[in-house]
Amino acid sequence: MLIFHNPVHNKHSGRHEMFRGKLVPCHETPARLAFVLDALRQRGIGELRVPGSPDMDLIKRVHTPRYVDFLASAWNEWVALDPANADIDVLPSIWPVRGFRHDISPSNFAARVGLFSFDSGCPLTAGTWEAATAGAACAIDAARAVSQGQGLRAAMALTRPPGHHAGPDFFGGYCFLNNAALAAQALRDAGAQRVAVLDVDYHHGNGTQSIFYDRGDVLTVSVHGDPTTEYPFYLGYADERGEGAGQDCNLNLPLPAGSDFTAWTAALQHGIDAVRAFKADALVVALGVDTYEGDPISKFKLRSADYLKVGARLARLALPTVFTMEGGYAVAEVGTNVANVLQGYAG
Ligand code: SP5
Ligand code: ZN
Repeated sequence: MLIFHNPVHNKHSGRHEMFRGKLVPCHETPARLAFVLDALRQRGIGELRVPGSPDMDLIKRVHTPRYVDFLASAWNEWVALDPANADIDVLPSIWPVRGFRHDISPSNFAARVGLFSFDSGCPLTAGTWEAATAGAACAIDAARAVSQGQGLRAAMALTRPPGHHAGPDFFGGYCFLNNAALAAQALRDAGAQRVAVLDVDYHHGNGTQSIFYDRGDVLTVSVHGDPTTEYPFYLGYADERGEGAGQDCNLNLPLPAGSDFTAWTAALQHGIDAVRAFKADALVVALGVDTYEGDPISKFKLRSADYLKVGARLARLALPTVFTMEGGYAVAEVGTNVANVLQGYAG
């Protein structure tokens, strides 16, 4: 398996996220990826590769050009407001909810941050753009690698920041560019007629759902904590089935907080069955391991050994597969759990 790892991921390193009125240290840290790389190296899993340059044209088809342009210039605009901002992360503070206009882009910087974001837990930093675009390149290169066939069934985009909460024109949930969606689009462009994205992160993959909601060529499936109680709260319910050409091409499988591996596996298998029924030619697995019992912000009960079985179950689909790295915040165990999925997949 080729592992495209982001060599500049650590340029994205947020200081704080807002939680209950206080700034608390970020859960989504560079150490997470270091642990995964260590675990893969120790076990000899995969061949490590660095990505080429990001395909900006593809990124601007998955995300809106004005959002991508905003991300590219945001840090420089922030520091231009006040040189002292160089030591402070950007956090959103105002959003246009129902009844406000979304068609205009105010010149005020904070107003534009709110236009392009959905929560205050996702700091944008000096290196966010560089890290996120290199991560996008990992996802695109991984998709192109599995598309070239030659027996290569799977590749991974081992990157951070993660991507599955990022929508067509917004960041949030630690995500800026939607790596899973970019991989899915790259698979389509490389000739796959039908692509499925199976999201196993603890949190609903709202960004990926939104990007493909009206498309019939990409099935989006997400197994996640019930949004009635779990982030991102405002999307991820079972009655969201897609619209227009995408009718019945979105499947949400919410489970109550506290669910164990037995309940979770039943939902995963339901999702896998949907991928098979869709007759997907290629698969993207949005791989979050925040389903782990020791995760500090999530409430499922998977154990490390369970991830071997997850990998094995995914492999039974026998599809060209791209894994993208999403959540997982029990930092020291993230490496073990991701390596277990890949080891289980390899069989
Ligand atoms: C990619 C991904 O997994 N994103 C998850 C984003 C979750 N953001 C909200 C987390 C709020 C948890 N805060 C708990 C702080 C306790 N110290
Ligand atoms: Zn998550």
